[in-house]
Amino acid sequence: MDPSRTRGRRAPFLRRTTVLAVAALAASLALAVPTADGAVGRGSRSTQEPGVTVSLWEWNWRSVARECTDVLGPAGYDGVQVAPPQNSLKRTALGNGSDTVLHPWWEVYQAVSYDLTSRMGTEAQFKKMVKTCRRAGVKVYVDAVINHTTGQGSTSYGGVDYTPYRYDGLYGPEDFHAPSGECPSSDGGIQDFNAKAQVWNCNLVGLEDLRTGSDDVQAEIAGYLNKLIRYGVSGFRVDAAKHMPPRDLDAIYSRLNRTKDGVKPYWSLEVLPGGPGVLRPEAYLRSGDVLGVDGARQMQQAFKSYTADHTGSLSSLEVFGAAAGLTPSGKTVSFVTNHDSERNDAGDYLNYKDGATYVLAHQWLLADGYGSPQVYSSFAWVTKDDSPPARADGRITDAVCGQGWTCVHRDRGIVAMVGWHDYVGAAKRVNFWTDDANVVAFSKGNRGWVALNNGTAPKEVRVQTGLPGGRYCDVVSGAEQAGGCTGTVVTVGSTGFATVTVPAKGVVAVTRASRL
Ligand code: LM2
Ligand code: CA
Repeated sequence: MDPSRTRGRRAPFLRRTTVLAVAALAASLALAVPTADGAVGRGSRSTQEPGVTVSLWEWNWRSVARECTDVLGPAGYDGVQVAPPQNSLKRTALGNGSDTVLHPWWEVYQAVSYDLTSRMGTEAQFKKMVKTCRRAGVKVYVDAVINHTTGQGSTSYGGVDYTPYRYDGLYGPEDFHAPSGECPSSDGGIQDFNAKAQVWNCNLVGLEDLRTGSDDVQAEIAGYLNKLIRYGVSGFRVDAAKHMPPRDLDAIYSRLNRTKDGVKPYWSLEVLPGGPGVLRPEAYLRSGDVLGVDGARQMQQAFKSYTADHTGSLSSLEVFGAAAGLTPSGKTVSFVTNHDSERNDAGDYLNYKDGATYVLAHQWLLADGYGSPQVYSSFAWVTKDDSPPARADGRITDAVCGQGWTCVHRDRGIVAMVGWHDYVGAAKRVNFWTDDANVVAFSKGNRGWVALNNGTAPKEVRVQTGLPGGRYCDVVSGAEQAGGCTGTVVTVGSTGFATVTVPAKGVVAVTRASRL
């Protein structure tokens, strides 16, 4: 099936259309659209559904723009998330012995000003990228570093110099939580991750902690985010959201304008699991959606730690999502990994080094449909601090697939499942079947059927597909061409059953529309 065939069908979400229509109506009647609709932040469903996105983390703006036009739009990705675009720390010298990377990836998480000159490009390039992506039908989401500024250095990519707690024309000491004042730890850092006053007001890994409760700071942050919205950005991944109280996040959100689509921006909060109730992701659900970190961990267990009692096998994902203790599907950005978890020392998450298993996990997430799935695609690394491919001065070079950039989002099998996910929409998962080990199969309502095999040998299954009898073209192995199919043909009998061989580490997926 040509992925372009699924485009235009991607509006099973009546609500989004309704919101747009209402916004358009309000605009046409020249009503003042309130920018501060209530103190409480809104989750995505009442504002904007991100659909399937890809995180092209630390891709430079020129490359993101090109990718939107050439790949993401045609493949049916609804959005792209990009790395923090604000001006950041630029290191000038190595530290002690173990410090061997002059421009580690994490420079961009140290905000110096809200100008948009960064390792990824200039403000003009950023603007152009957003415009290009929107024109390709791909919305842009920005990683927003708003909890803190820097914790080291004095020079930046934007050319602005700074000293501790002084950022000319932006912030001075009064704009930060006073170490040993509002921050009740002895050294100004977070010593106890279970103590909310420390988690919210102290310096996370030495990063100067903004007084996000203050009117001035909120105005600066909202000014930054509103600039991005003006450029066409659709929403934000809020970095270190756990380190800000929900009321501060709500106050900032209430100052945000509507996007070019006439809705409030999508707002997904990075709130790592763990800690007491007030610090858990669940405590932030009233303020926005959250990142599905626990789900990523469960996927790693299911895909990688095959155990004899099958608790760590693909079959264990029969119970996933809210039933498995995760945050509600409609409030979660789901993913296999992200830039932090892929570097996890304990190996608790999959990453690109897992090869076919990594690809398969993405396909499973797209098939299951939990949350708003986000594919993660970035650069290959050896040591944790490695810079993305860059010039000596730290500026990131154009992404070339296979030359330092993994480009997993281009994988044929993943792209096919982006289309499949789009086509089956919100239909319920039914007809779940498993061999109780590493093969699962299920239908999504009567829209589509899929089987996944995490084993190392092909497996023949005989299962109920929930589809009318007929011959269907597998969208993963082949495309439908002039009534024929270049890949596997799935023959469904009159009772809905089919006998199918699922390749090792592979997927077979069909939809009503792929019927020959
Ligand atoms: C995040 N989410 O809450 C990001 O996803 C994560 O990648 C960021 O940490 C963190 N919060 C702050 O935005 C990364 C990286 C850290 C790095 C910081 C700041 O994982 O290692 O800290 O960015 O660049 C680095 C040094 C650290 C040092 C700190 C301040 O690794 O040793 O702390 O800078 O100078 C003394
Ligand atoms: Ca804070």
